[in-house]
Order: sequence, then structure tokens, then C-alpha cells
Amino acid sequence: MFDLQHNSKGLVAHGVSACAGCGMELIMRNVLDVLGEDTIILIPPGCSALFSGFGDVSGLKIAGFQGNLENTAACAAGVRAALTAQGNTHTTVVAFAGDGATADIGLQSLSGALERRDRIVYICYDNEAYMNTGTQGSSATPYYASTTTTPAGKPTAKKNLVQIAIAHDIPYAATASIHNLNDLRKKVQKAKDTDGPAMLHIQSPCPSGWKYDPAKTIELARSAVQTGSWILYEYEDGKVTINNKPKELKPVEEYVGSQGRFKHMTKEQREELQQLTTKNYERYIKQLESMNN
Ligand SMILES: Cc1ncc(C[n+]2csc(CCOP(=O)(O)OP(=O)(O)O)c2C)c(N)n1
Ligand SMILES: [Mg+2]
Repeated sequence: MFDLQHNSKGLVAHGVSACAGCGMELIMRNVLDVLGEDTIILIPPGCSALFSGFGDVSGLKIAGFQGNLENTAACAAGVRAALTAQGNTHTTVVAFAGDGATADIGLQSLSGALERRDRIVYICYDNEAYMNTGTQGSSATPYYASTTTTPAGKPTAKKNLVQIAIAHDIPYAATASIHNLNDLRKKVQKAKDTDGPAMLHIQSPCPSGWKYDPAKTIELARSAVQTGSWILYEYEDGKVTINNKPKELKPVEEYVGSQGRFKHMTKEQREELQQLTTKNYERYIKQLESMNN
């Protein structure tokens, strides 16, 4: 449908209707840039479905289809199996799913594909809620964030998706952030080259759901890492590398202070969040480092 020679560079077509400042759009562009044309993409309902398009019109210049919220990884595994049956080992099969589609509704399907060691690249862009349907809380929504289903702030912590993936003994898993696109792109390349399932968990700031100025998307992504709210690391064949370990964490307020989803928090709650974030960060870094012993 699209003339690759004629259109501008990249595998995303013009006029995609993502919100201004959408982190996920930047992730999609970079992921496809690295994976290249010889890729089939599976997209569930959610904001990334803006790219799979409507009817016979697609926002992407590669093949793919939209499945259900429950079965992105199973769809990807099916496509891989069909390609393998045809003798095709060169095409990359990528699943590109939100946090709700990954950590909640499609978790069983992801678990099955990881356990079977299906050779797929599974990417979860994590905007930390069910954004496409109006910001309902998911299990990836962080502690204290306000959503329409957690208006007074989520009372529980964020689910640790990468640890769940690693528990399946897969060859490659990593987290990434759009403030460091070189690191993100390297990880996409490694995922592509992995012989078996590879999983990337990428934080995706969302101006509409997190309620901040769309110009601040990259700044917020950076601040999440600098405050210890998002940890950058990768797991390769049993070995963990922490890609960014700040000597001293910046105050969490620098990250949450400009986001409307945290504005209901009292001074005491902010102090509590600071303590929790530092404690979780230190504990998790220790846990990751101990995996190399
Ligand atoms: C089983 C099922 N439940 C609910 C829906 C409605 N629905 C469509 S998109 C969506 C939000 C998905 O959230 P997420 O996966 O985090 O992606 P995001 O919209 O945040 O990009 C929901 C709840 C659905 N399509 N299927
Ligand atoms: Mg989401």
C-alpha cells in the first residue's frame, strides 16, 4: 500500500493520530527503524492500535495485524510458527503491546510464549495505565498515581514485569527509556538477534494520562531514571548489566512534582514515596547484582 521510495524515511506513515508528546510513538519509530522492513508486527487494542490503523488503512509500512488484548504473544508465536513452516527464519516477528495488554490481560499468553521459547521480540511500552480507554489503573500503574479507577492514588506497587519474564529463563530481557535512544536501539538490535524470546520493557511517558506539558516527555523519562523510579538494565543469558547506576539519586519530587497524576499527594505521602523509592531502588539493585554471583 505504501511506496517506501516515495514516503519519508522510516516505517511509520504520515499522519498518525498519537497525542502530542506521546512516548510510545517515539518508541515505535525507533523500534521499527532498528528492526527494518523484514518485520511482521502484532498489535493488541490500546494506543499502539493507532498504528495498525482502521479497516484497510495502516499507519505502518510493514505487514502485521491487530489481535486481542489477551493474546498478543500467542498471535506472534503463531506467525513465527507459520514462517518457520515455510522455511523463513529471516523475518522478525515483533509484538508491540501496552502495559495492560502485557502485565494484566495478556500475561498468560506472554508466559506461554516465553516458556515455549518462541523466537519473538516482545515489546511492552509502559504508559502505566489503560490509556486508550481513558486512564484506568493497571498493575503497572505506580504507587500513589491517580487514575480513574484509583482516584485517590494507587494503593499498591507496580508489578515487576521483567522479573516475571526472567523467571521463565529466557535468553534476553531488558528495560529501556526514551531519554537514551542509543541504549534503547542497541537493546532492540540485541532482541532481534536473540535466538529465542526477547522481551523489552520500555517506559512510555504519556502527557494525557500523566497530566503534564507534552514538551516535557524526554525530560520526565530522564528524571524517572535519575530518581530511581525507572531502572535501566539488561539480562543476557543469565548475566545482568545495570546500564545506568546514578551515584546519588535525585529527589523523587523532581519526577512526580510536574505530573498531575500525583498532585493529590500530601506532604507526608510525598515523603513516604521518597523513602519507598530509595528503598526499592537499593534493594532491587542488590537483587540484580546478586544474580551474577
Ligand atoms: C478483554 C478486553 N478488555 C477490555 C478491552 C478494552 N480495551 C481496549 S484498549 C484498552 C486499553 C489497553 O491498555 P494498555 O494495554 O495499557 O495500552 P494503552 O491503551 O495504555 O496504550 C482496553 C481496556 C478489550 N479490548 N479487551
Ligand atoms: Mg497502557
